[in-house]
Amino acid sequence: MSSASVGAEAPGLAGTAEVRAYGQYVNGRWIEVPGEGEGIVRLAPGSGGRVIARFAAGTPDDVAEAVSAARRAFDTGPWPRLTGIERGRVLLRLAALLRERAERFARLEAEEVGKPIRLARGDVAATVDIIEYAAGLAMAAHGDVHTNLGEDYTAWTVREPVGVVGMITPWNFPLLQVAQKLPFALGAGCTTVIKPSELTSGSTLELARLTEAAGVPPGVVNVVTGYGRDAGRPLAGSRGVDLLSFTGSTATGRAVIAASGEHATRLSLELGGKAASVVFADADLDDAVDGVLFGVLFNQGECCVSGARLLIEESVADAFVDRLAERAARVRVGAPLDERTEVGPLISGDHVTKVLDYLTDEALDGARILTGGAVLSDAAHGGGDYLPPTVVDGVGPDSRLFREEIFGPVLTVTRFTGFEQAMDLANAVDYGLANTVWTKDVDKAMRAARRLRSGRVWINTTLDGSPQLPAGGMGASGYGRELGQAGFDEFTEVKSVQLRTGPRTPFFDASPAPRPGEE
Ligand code: TXE
Repeated sequence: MSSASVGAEAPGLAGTAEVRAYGQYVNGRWIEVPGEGEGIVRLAPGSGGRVIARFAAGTPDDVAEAVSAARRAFDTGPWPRLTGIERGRVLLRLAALLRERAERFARLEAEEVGKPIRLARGDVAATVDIIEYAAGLAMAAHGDVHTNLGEDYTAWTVREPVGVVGMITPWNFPLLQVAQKLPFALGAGCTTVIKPSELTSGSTLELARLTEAAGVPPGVVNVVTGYGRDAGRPLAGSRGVDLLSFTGSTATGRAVIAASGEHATRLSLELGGKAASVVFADADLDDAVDGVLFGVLFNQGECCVSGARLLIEESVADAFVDRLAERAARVRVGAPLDERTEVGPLISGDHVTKVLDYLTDEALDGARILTGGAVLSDAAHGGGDYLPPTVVDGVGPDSRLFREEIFGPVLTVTRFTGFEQAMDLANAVDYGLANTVWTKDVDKAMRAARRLRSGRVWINTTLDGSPQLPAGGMGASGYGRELGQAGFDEFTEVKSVQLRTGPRTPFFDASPAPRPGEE
């Protein structure tokens, strides 16, 4: 079995029988590339156990070394001291390098995550857009001047880079998730230590290699791979980290909050979700069938903003759900690198077990599976990782299926009558990341946009987005925003400076103080 070090530009590196072996990227050097039988071994989802990559199993010492490199690069290095134009230019070079290698990144991402190659190409294209947008923000960043504080005062506010940023990312969109953080942090002048998911570290490491080629100085981008407890936990608890930006499950988010408490580290958290797709009877129902399915099946439902709960107006429910289930059964479930695949395998055997646990008779508690519900076992879908689109009807708001993040291609169906009940049901979960509304009534759409408690609302479209639009959560979905101006501002500290001109108005009485006994 051959092995390739990170950055090797061998054609067809991804999607071949080759095993990619990656070390850590610390202070501009590649270290600890694991040999055969060492490190974290990644098996391709849906492949029946084919090894595709080995990642270094980082330790708390690796994290400490990476954090000190980032600290030095921030405190004394050139990066935070460059002009915004200069940093923006480096980001534009990074975007160009990624665009040149788009297909390679897409294949790598499809292979490691199990996502359909068509979607992986979309992720890479979106990443290029985001990096270019962040370059623009870096170039345009500026402070404000206050000139109406009184004649003798001038004051200004500046946005300074927050410092060393720790980033912990999950496995569902490895490239996009780091793209929602890294270019903004770099644009603001921060230095970084990234801990990608142990399942899907490849694209982050290869992006780090591109940052080097784009001109980012050593120590500004560091990547430590490894498990959450050995590499993520120490990063969250590190004294040298000024801001920890985390995307992952709410449970792990709570662990990160606890770890970061030690040094009162600032946090930005994008956690789980349980988005609703609310379909009113007056919607374009053809659009809604396609949109609702897309909303839940995109990336096999392994998506924090996945529209996992269908709320359907009673008067059209039966016909709509029939159509939906029939269409879901025809979705093409297949291998990630097959161009026709619409839904790929789930990320791992452990995750399949977790998703199936929601489909037992006990968990269903009387709800009915209309289509799907069991892993495929035919010759084309080996390895037990393929769960077909699954529609579960008659799910009540107290059910675990309604309230918990399943993170698979599983759609629950709940009926409602009237606008108020629809909104109450949509808001009846702890999460608040996103929701979607399907209606042709503009008044209803606007009222829903106000009523829904989530960081994002889509109307007659779903899982859309643009680099300009901030994303983030409310409630158990976390806090802080990514993307947009707000996403850039996350990586800055606001400082206000106040200057007085002219003589000071004395605070203390100017007349000589009386001596003791003179009063
Ligand atoms: O997430 P984790 P996992 C949800 C989804 C999924 C579940 C578990 O429901 O089934 O999370 O997925 C690192 N201190 N989402 O296990 O554990 C870990 O190594 C610091 C929602 O992947 O949250 C990885 O890099 N870090 C989500 C990252 O945290 C720790 C996307 C995320 O892992 C750590 C993915 C610790 N104690 C899964 N433990 C979304 N909302 O986008 C682990 N990590």
